[in-house]
Amino acid sequence: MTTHRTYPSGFTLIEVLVSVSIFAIVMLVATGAVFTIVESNKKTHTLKSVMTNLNFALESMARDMRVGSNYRCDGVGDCPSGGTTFIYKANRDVDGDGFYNIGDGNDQIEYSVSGGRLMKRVYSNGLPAIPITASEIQITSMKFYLYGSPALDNRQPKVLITIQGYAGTGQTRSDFNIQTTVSQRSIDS
Ligand SMILES: [Ca+2]
Ligand SMILES: [Ca+2]
Repeated sequence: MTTHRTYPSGFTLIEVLVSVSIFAIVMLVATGAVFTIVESNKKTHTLKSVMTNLNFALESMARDMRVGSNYRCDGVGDCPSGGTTFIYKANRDVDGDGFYNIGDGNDQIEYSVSGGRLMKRVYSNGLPAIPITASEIQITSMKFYLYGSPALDNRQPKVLITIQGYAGTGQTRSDFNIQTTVSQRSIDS
């Protein structure tokens, strides 16, 4: 003899609706979180490559300055209170005319900031200054503090460079404050 017992089976419409709603909400939140992570990852990546660009520009500037000579700040000599342009004589034919003479006014390089970008200008190839940092980087201040540039002052020319600025906007904005010191390698006095 068999007995039929009744078990509650299946789901009521309300249960199904509630489950589906909860599932939908959870999925929505999870998807949103994934998108946020992907987006911020993308921004972090962009910021990283931008900062790599800045570091590369500063590194190459410092490396070339070090082997140069005749350092001048704002067109004159020392500027202990900070100048905005820096000129030096490169150690080779940088203007591409096939000549190099340590004593003439050619083959000089000038660095300054314009429109938030680090600009490099080569004398005297007649070409305008070119930006060497990415447009995503905004340099708000760049100062050169030069000491020891006069001959026979028993000090090697030495320049402290300070750079402030930022990259990115809003929540991804990242500020930087960089300092670097360059000493002229060849003995001046
Ligand atoms: Ca030259
Ligand atoms: Ca000196």
